[in-house]
Amino acid sequence: MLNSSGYSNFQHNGVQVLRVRVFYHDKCFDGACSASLFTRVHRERIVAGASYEYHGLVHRAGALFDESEFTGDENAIVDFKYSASPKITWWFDHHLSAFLTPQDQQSFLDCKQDPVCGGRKFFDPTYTSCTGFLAHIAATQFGFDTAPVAELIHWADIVDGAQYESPEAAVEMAAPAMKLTLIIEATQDPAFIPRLIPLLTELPLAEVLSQPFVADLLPPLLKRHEHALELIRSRAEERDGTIFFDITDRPLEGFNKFIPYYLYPKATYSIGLSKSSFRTKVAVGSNPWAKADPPKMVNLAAVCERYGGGGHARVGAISFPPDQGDRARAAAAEIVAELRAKNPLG
Ligand SMILES: [Mn+2]
Repeated sequence: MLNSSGYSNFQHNGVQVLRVRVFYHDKCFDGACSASLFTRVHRERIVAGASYEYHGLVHRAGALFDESEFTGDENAIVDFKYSASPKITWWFDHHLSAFLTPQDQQSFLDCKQDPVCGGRKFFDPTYTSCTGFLAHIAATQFGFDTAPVAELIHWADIVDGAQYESPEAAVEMAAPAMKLTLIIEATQDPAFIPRLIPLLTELPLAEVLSQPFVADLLPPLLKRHEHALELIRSRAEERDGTIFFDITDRPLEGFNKFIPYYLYPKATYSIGLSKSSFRTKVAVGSNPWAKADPPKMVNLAAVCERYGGGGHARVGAISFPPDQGDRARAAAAEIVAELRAKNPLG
């Protein structure tokens, strides 16, 4: 379909198959949905008959990208930071902290001046989800029909934008998208999300969840969720509108980030210090249901950036190497003090 871009090399004779590698925000519902939607858009509107491989990316201390992984004929990054590598041919992101360095930002601005590159790399931090952003670009620039993926876009916006109707909806997780999010955020199997991704734009979410390779993972996670709820209930303390808890002594590979507001519905902010196998994490969030006056809200992405982290205005995180718990604890204590001093309800 794009005659000028070299795809004809891969379509003649039916011999050579275009290999597309899709790099996505790992263990994230929006990341998986974005990878699935990118695939469908690419297959339906860019080139048919390509093969797709999926590779998750995580925010961690140190280098985010291993450029030796960019081995596709095309390499796409969705819902994750910009890479200036010339091997990256597609990029879609909506994070405020999309650029690691001013050089990366300049690289993107230069790309937008180039007719080919500029038509394949897209950034808009006003979008709630990368899936919703990608759908908008696909519809307006590539003639993609978003109607068949409306459910996916709806739930990506709810999950990534934390737009649940209540803390109970977020923590009790009745909807299929919520249970899929629980599974996606918890998986330790590198083959699981790549297997799940294609289904997300092929089946209704309830049917994705009912696939045996998905459904079988749910019961132990629901049990672990109950355990995390009780652990955080026993550790969390709320003062001046800010909740703090430290569960680094009880390693968990992730937990529902709305538990603090389920426990303290009137709190504005929460800072959670937790430890997993590969990082000590300071999670800095704000209560999506709080009635605080938005102009008085602290920009949490900016707070996290001061410590080398990032995120969105209302939720961010900082990752430290697993052996630097003291630095993580000191950063968390400073942020707790800062947010308690700026209690928007106080
Ligand atoms: Mn996202």
